Amino acid sequence: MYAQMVKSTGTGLKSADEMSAEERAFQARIDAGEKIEPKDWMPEGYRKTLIRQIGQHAHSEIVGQLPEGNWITRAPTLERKAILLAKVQDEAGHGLYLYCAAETLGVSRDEMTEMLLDGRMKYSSIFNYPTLSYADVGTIGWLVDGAAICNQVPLCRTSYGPYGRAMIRVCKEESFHQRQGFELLMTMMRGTDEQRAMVQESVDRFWWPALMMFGPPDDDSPNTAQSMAWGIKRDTNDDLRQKFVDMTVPQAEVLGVTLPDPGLVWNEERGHHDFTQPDWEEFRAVIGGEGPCNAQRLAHRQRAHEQHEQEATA
Ligand code: BYC
Repeated sequence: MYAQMVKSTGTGLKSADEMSAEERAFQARIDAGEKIEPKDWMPEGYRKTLIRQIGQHAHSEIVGQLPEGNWITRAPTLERKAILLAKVQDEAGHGLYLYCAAETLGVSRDEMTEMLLDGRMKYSSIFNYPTLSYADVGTIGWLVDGAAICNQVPLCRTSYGPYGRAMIRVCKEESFHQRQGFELLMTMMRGTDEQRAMVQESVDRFWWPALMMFGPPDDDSPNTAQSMAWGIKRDTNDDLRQKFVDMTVPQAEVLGVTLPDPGLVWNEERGHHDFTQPDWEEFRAVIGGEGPCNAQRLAHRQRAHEQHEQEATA
């Protein structure tokens, strides 16, 4: 039901024999590590895949302001309020760079917004979960921005020039966001028993949705093979999820929180942590519109859009 207009791949890779001469030449440029620029020839599927991914990414940055924005008026100190305001403003900026990158592919920001509002485009599943305590601001910085960094640093090397260049600045800012989240949680962990309990409760709620951010398992990911062949994605969903788990475990130890997975153990042979998969049924429900905050997030986005339209015509 989603993203029909921007449906791109998922139909299997073409062999060199099945490609047109133009497609073969394009693939050769990708394989040689060349960047593709807006005026270059590109297969329609490549263009659509980028519009789908960059558009979804831009929408995620914009909608992603809402869970944390919920706490701006209730930040515990002036300093925390200033930090949170700056972070949320950064997310708005990321959305704008990404809409600009997508616009170079011949789709306008207005069209992408329409597609978000009528359900043809998505935003990240993670933003359909509520922020119930101030500790969630720290946990989003630590785990959600941490997952975003794992996913987005390789995208600085994506084959489409405008997307890769936008990602360089986004990643620098996301690194700052991740550190501020960790610092906030560390401050709370050095506080009272009640504050430590708030942090643990928050981490318990966000751990599984953070793992889902990387997308479905590779065997169940219709877009990965083609996106990797085109150099749009540089790593598979499962590889990035594993990287995130391996990166996060030592940080959790420093913080003194427990990650809520009894199956999380170091596997000497693999040189990685084993871990339990999140509930993929829940993931499908959330991206299908059934998450705890889907309706609220889209209603908010719709209101902001209508308000903007009214102001523009006033
Ligand atoms: N949520 O074939 P797959 C941030 C969809 S914002 C929702 O693996 P693909 C931040 C997928 O779209 C971070 N949908 O797809 C902001 C596809 O459906 P369609 C946002 C998901 O594209 C504010 C279907 O499932 N980051 O950090 O190859 C505050 C099958 O999946 C999700 C990005 O957008 C999901 N989690 O790989 C704080 C990164 N996962 O479209 C922080 C850029 C999958 O065919 N995007 N789906 O109908 C990507 O790297 C890739 O698009 C994904 C998915 C890895 C997410």
